[in-house]
Amino acid sequence: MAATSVVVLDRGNNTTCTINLHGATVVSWRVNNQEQLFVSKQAVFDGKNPLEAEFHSFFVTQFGPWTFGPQHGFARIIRWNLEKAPERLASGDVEAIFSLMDTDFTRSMWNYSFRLTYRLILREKELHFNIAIYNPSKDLTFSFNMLLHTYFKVPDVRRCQITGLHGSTFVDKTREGAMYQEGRDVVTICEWTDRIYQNTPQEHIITNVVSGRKMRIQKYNFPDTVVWNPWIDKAKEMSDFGDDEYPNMICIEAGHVSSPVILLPGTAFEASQILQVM
Ligand code: TA6
Repeated sequence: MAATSVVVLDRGNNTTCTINLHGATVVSWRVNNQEQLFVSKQAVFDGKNPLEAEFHSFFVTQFGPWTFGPQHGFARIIRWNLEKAPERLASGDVEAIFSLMDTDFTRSMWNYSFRLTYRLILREKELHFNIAIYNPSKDLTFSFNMLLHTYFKVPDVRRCQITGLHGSTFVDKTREGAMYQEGRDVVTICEWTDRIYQNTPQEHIITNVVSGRKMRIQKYNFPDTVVWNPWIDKAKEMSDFGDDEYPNMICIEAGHVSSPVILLPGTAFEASQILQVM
C-alpha cells in the first residue's frame, strides 16, 4: 500500500491545515471552516509536477527559471518526510515537522549535501512556519534562494489592498525586470502583476480576503516580498490554472530572492512566517 501523502493538523472548531508531502505543500488552511488558501481547480496532484496554484512551496536553490533543474528549484517536486506527526501542544495548538535531505536526484541538479527542516504550528487563527536549512559539509559553502509561494483565496483581487510596500524598490518582471520605487501607501492589483519588492518591512496586511477580513503576514529573515497575479492572458497560458480563476487569488510571498543566502560549512539559516486572520 502506498504511504499516505497527506497530513492533517486539526485544532478543533473546524480549524485545520492539510499538507501534501509532495513539496510539503500546504493545500488547505481552514479557520472556523473557512478556507483561506487558493487552490486552482486545474491543479495537478500527480506526485510529479509542482502543486501549482495551491498555496505554498519551498523554492530552495532557485527562484524562477533554472539552468540545472526545474523552475523554482526542486523542493516543491519532491516528496518530503514527515519528521514529527501532528501533535497537540500544551497550548492546544498543533505542531508537525517535515524534513528533506539531499538524494541522488537532488545531487544530479545541485551537488551539495543539505538538511532542510520545516516546522508548522496551527493556532486558533494563525499558521506559523519555521524553516531551517543546514549545511553539513566540512568544507563546501553553498548559496540558494528561498521563497514561500503563498496563494490566498479572495472574493475579488481588485478589492484587496496590500500594506507595507511604500518606499520599497521593486523589480517589475512584467516590464523586463525594470526597477522602480513604490510610491503608493497601499498597493492594489488590477492587471498582470509580477514584482519582487526588496528589503520590505516584517509585516504586510492584505484587506478584503475571505469574508471581508484582513490577513496579516509577518516574516522574519525573509527580506523580499513577491506580489503576483497572472491576470487573464497569463492565466490562459498556464495549464494548471483556470482561465477565469485569477480574480479569486492573490499571491504574496515572503522570500530571500534578490540576493542569495550564502551558507558556510557547518552553519544553518533559519526564517519564518506567521499568517494571521484578523
Ligand atoms: O512567484 C511569482 C512567480 O515566479 C511568477 O513569475 C509566476 O511564474 C509564478 O511564480 C508561478 O510560477 P510557477 O512555476 O509555479 O507556474
